[in-house]
Amino acid sequence: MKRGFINISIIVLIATLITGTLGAGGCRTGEPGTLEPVEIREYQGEDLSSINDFLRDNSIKGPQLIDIESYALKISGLVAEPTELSYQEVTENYPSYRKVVTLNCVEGWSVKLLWEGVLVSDLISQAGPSPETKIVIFHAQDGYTTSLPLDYIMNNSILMAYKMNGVTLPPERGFPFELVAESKWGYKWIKWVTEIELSDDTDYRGFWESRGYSNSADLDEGFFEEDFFDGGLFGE
Ligand SMILES: Nc1nc2c(c(=O)[nH]1)N[C@H]1C(S)=C(S)[C@@H](COP(=O)(O)O)O[C@H]1N2
Ligand SMILES: [Mo]
Repeated sequence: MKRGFINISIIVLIATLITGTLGAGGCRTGEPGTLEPVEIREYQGEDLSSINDFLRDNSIKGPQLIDIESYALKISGLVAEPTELSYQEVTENYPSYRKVVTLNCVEGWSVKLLWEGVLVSDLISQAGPSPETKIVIFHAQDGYTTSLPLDYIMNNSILMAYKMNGVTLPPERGFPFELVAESKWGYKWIKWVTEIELSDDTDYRGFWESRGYSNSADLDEGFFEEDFFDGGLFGE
C-alpha cells in the first residue's frame, strides 16, 4: 500500500517535470522561447508604480493602434529641413536616456515610472529650428494636440519615451511615443505622437488648453485658467 503510493508519487513527479519542460516553450525545437517582457518596479532604490496602475484610459478617442511599418514622426513648421523619421530611426539613431518621472492627471491620480526615450531637443536640433521658434506644438494620431515653450523643451531634458518601466509602450499607453512632460499636468503628456511642429504662435492652445485648462500646466499651480472661470465657463 505504502510502496504503491510512493510509486505513484514518482510517476506524478516525472510527469510534472516533463510537461513543465514542454510548457516552458520552444527549447526542444532549437527555437528560443518567448518571454513576457518583465516590468522594472524598482530603480536606484526607488519604488516605481506599475504599468497596470493607470486607472483607465481617458484619452479623447480611446487607444490608438499605430501600424509601425507605415509610421513616420514628422518634424515640421519653422525648421530648415522638414524631417520624417521612422520608428527605428528615432530609437536607434539618437542617444537614449532613462529617468524616473511622475505623471499626475488632473483627475487626482498619479504614477511614478521609469521612462526611456530620446531627447526632444535632439530631434528638434537635427531639423534646424529657425530663430523665430518659440513654441513646440505636438500632434497625435487621435487628433489631440498640446504645446510647450521651446525653452522648456530645450532646458529640461524632455524625453519622447518609447519605454516605461523597461517595457515598450503598450498601445493604450501611447505606442510608439509619449511625451514625458515632467513637472506639467498629465494633459501635456501627449501619447501616439505623430508630429512635432515648431511655431512662433504664442497664442496657440491645444485640445484641453482651448477648453479652459491652464496653458502653462505647471504642477505647482492650479490647472484651470482663472479668467476662464470668470468669463467663460460660468458667464459673468
Ligand atoms: N493623444 C493623446 N494623448 C493624451 C491624451 C489624449 O486624450 N490623447 N490624454 C492625456 C491625459 S489627460 C493624461 S492624464 C495622460 C495619461 O492618460 P492615460 O491614463 O489615458 O494614459 O495622457 C495624455 N495624453
Ligand atoms: Mo489627464
